[in-house]
Amino acid sequence: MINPAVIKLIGDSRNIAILSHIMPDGDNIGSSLALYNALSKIGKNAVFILDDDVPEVYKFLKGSKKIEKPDNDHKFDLVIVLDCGDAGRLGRSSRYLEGTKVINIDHHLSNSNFGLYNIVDTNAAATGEIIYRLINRLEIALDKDICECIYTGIVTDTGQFQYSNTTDLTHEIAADLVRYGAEPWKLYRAIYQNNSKPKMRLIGEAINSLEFHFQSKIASMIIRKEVFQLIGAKDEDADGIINFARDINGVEVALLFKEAEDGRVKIGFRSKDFINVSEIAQEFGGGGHKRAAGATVAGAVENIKEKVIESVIKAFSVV
Ligand SMILES: [Mn+2]
Repeated sequence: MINPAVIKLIGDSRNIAILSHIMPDGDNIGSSLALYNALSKIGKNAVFILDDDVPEVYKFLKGSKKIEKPDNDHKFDLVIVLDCGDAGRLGRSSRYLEGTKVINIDHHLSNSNFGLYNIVDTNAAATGEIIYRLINRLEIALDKDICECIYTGIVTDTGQFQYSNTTDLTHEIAADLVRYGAEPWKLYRAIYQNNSKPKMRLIGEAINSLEFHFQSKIASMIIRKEVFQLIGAKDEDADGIINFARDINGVEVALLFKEAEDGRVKIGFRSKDFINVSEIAQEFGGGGHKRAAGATVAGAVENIKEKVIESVIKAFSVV
């Protein structure tokens, strides 16, 4: 699965940039920090560059304070992009792709294979799983810090091991991470028992906005810009809220429409059993996985919502 040329290229490189997508989540932060910690450990001059703020909840991970913003013109021997379906999701970090070798490591179905080497394993539950294999192939010893980062990526991208992407291998890798120092209870405590008050208010507002469509097989929620301001919530506080719509009896597709500061609308897509929401998200310029995807669209939220629901209903008719 991992091309030997990739192992050689990493071995031969000294200045290595690790890049990942904006609107960060547990998997891209966790897998990037795992690789950053591992490469630093073997003496590489590694830097994790991210064009976004690290969500509060992941700041306990080792290396999170060393993350840099894409503010300088450094040249790197090698750029490794993690958990990122296309270069457009890198924000300003995409500037570092020019004129250097790029390794693209990801598990998104919609990945555009933009690297010189592309390690895209859509069967991997998380990019963290691929990074676990890569670190082993590089013969870098797992330690507590690395294991905590990878475990965080896996636990968040699998919805705490509940989604269909969870395999026997996922559990085997998790077992190994525990063996080498990750303490699940501490990680769950840090990630899931740490909600901010504004986040809880935001959940209330989102649930209040719930609407059902197409014989209640589709559930949608809207969070308006003013609500964020009123509550004092940050963008990251909306993470996971869409699951409340998905987890309703009879609902196959959940949609969350979030008005962003820049006037655009961020659409979250989730499905439960059979609708491929990655395909629907791609119609709107986004992408993702079969059961979880996203897109960002310009326009009025009411119009966008109507079009998206139309597309989802169409998807029901072809399955
Ligand atoms: Mn991921």
